[in-house]
Amino acid sequence: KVPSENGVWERRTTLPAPMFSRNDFSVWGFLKKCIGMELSKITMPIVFNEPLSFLQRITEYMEHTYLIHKACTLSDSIERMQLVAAFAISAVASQWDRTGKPFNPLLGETFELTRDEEGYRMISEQVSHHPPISAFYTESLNQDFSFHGSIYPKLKFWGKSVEAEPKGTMTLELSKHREAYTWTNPMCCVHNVILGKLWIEQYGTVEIVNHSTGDKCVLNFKPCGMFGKELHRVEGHIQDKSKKKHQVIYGKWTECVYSIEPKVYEVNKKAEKKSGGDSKKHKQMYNFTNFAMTLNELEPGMIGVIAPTDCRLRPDIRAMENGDIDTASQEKERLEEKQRAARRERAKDEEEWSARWFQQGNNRYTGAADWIYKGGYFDRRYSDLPDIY
Ligand code: CLR
Repeated sequence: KVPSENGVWERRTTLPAPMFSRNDFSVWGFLKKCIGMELSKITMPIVFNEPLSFLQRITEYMEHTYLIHKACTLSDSIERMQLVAAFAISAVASQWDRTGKPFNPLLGETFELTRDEEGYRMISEQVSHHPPISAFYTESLNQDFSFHGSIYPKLKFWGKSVEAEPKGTMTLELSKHREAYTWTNPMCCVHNVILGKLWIEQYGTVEIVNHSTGDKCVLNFKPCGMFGKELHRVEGHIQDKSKKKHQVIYGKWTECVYSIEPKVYEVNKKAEKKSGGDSKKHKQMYNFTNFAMTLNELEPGMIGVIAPTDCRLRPDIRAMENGDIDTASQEKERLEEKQRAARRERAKDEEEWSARWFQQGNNRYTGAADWIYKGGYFDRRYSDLPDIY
């Protein structure tokens, strides 16, 4: 946060340095040697990174938390579902044009985001390295909701594109309404890794289930299609437990979505709205949203409060965001080597790694494999944390 003229401190709205030009590098130049390999095992040149850890990138699910707060205030369950659907769609909206690769979190790395103004706090941890699994837990400060889950991104390299399947269940609990909603995120595909401009597509069916009422919201993220007509389009509906359709939902995950009654939808099919273009600033800042821009900021008073494993303390990401790509690249190598050395030490002592803030379990509502928050992070007793930087 930067003190402004009247002495009040505000969160930053830009990064310290603009991004590096990727024009002199071709992704394909590196990837052609790697066909058939698992993407997590490939060391990509750092110019293809963005200065955030994957833990910070998934924290962007929280950018539109006001939608959950709004949902808590509504007495009608179909209306609540509309807001939850808007939250689930908006949670992946910041992916638009974000073709930079976040840093792989080190095992044991954490990220805390406390946002008093938005009324929530979140903690995430890298709980497994191979396969990479990130677990997160968010609670509202007024105990209205909790939002938690684990993400196990399965990446496939198809030659022309990289496909990411964000395996893992999202669970949202609204305490006042005694409700739990679960869903999984759509697939994500990065196109043109061989030639041309990288761009991101999200597609697949997302089913949000309200486990208390049996209401369901079925959303179809459409693949772009032959002529790009369906690009970024989302369509779906909300039904109750007797399968009666209550609302039609349509729009684009990059722009806006509408929810209207099925009758009305039939009459004025697909009113389309176009919204403004990209600003130059965002282009130069890895296409970060304003929210993303604030995630790696070391706010005054944070040092000594956030855990020593917090992403903000990673020297490689810090160097990259400051525009020092050589240091970033050296530090990244050092950290990865340190992680490998720690792993060898554990193997020698036949010691198993165990996550600090989460434990393996099953989702209460769906039974799917999940990572459950053990609690206690915000007591801030960090004594037995690993030294990963
Ligand atoms: C998309 C939203 C999902 C969770 C998720 C999982 C994997 C992420 C993906 C998101 C966004 C795109 C992503 C991907 C892993 C690798 C890929 C960051 C956050 C990047 C863009 C790949 C870059 C590699 C090219 C330079 C070749 O809910």
